[in-house]
Amino acid sequence: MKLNGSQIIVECLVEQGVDTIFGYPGGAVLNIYDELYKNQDRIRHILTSHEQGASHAADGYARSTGKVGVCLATSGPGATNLVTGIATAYMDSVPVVAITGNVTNALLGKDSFQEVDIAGITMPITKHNYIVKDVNKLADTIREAFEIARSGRPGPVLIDIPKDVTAAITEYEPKKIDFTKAAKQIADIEEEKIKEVAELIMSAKKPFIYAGGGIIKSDSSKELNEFANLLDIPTSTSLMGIGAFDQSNKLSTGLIGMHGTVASNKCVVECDLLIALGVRFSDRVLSNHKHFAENAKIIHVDIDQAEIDKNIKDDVSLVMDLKDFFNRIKKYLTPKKNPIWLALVDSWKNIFAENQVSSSLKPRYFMEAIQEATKGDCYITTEVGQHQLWAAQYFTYKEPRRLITSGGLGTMGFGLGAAIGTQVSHPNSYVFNIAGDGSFRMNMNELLTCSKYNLPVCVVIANNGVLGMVRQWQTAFYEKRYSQTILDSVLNYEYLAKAFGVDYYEAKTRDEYKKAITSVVKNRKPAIINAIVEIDEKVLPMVAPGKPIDDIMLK
Ligand SMILES: Cc1ncc(C[n+]2csc(CCOP(=O)(O)OP(=O)(O)O)c2C)c(N)n1
Repeated sequence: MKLNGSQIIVECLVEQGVDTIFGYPGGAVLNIYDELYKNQDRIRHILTSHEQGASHAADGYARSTGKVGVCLATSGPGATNLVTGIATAYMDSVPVVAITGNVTNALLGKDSFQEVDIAGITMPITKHNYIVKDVNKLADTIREAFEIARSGRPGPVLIDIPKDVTAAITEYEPKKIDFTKAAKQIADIEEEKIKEVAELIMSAKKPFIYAGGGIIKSDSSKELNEFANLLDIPTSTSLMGIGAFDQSNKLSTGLIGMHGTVASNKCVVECDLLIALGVRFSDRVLSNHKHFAENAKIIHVDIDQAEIDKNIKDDVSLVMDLKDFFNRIKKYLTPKKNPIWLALVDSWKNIFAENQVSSSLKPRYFMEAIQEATKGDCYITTEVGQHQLWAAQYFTYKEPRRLITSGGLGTMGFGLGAAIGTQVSHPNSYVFNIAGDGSFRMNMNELLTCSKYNLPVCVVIANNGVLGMVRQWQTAFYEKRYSQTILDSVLNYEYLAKAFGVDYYEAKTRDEYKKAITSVVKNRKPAIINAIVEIDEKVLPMVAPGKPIDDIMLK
């Protein structure tokens, strides 16, 4: 059948199972928007306040569902506004397809109005990108882009489409997409190698698991839990891996790294075998790579060859899909108990660092109250700063894809867009975006998106009046010279909530906070809770950058 470029784009999105896209219109994408108008019953378009919000929403959609998230923007500033979102998705291996319009083929390269080389700009922050100059190549390019985004180690792909291509007509043939194909890239690993790894694991006296986002990406969280339970292995996760292992399991040691638990970081030093699964040994975990797991053999399993020996040298590595790994190693494993090792690990769990500044409303309570009011059945997104780590530390995550946070790029302004993407893909759920007052003002314009679509999203602002995380470093390492980190602004959150059409709550005490949370959960409306926190609350424990991982600051 003969279709124009815009019709092909819509058909290809439907082929890929896309039900929702996030975007913002403009001149170069007028044809596409016209087609979306005619196809509202097939694809839902969420209009954000800013293209950055759309890119984070596509990311949140992808992280919380495991499907590819899609965002759409016009040429020039529309496209450049997506850049932070694309880089955020790239650093955390999130499958996103970003579609941008560009000026017509005839105007390309002439500094035309709203022309920008977005393919050039996003080259280092995409898994792949395209400029589609010929309508005959459009359908296959879109199909390939989705395949690349979701296969292997997932990541963002950008498709830039000149305006004339969106109007040009060609023959289009529908295609049925086999979604299982991408996941089924079976690695060519010899059985002997799997057996060798199994023997190493079975013979370890003090094994320890460090699990990362790769477990969630490969949907092998169930297998990880079975593996650790069978062999009685204490298990930590990176920030990106939170939820990969049930934190209510007694084998869970929680977060590892700079703000990891004492137990996780002590395990790294004391274990004789570190089993690293779907991780990249980020500097936020390693701190000092020379002193990381010095006494242990390291097994590293990851889908991406580029991660092997990049940040740390392993003893044995397997480049393969994690689900495939668990399925293949299973037959060489027998149940095991490690009572002496686990007793030691448990003793470290009791070394407990409570935030030391007295306040009636503690960060710990932010999360505990949400857990209680929702019985854990909600989604948490975060901005970046102290509140992000409190959200990671003080909620018991039992399953994957419940915490949506920017780990690699650490993008302030990520959380509200991500909350929108998460909420629309889980319409029956409530989403809490845990924010700092600094991060909140970066992209608070997206509150308007929440009220426009009446999304049950609540922004909990941990309002300490400062850029808390930076201030914490200034306190610890810069003799309290608080350069540009005090926010002391006149912002009136109540008026702001009113202007954006969302509910407003203020909480200075635990009681007020609890009431606010109970009420937002009951009302299921977009809301802000302005929760006042002590200015010098800290994120603890902390390992100072470059220090050995067991050199832990507790106050
Ligand atoms: C876009 C962006 N700009 C700057 C930073 C650097 N940064 C990291 S944490 C932080 C402070 C965050 O302050 P706030 O949102 O108030 O959260 P708090 O730490 O107080 O909880 C800053 C400025 C960043 N991560 N992202």
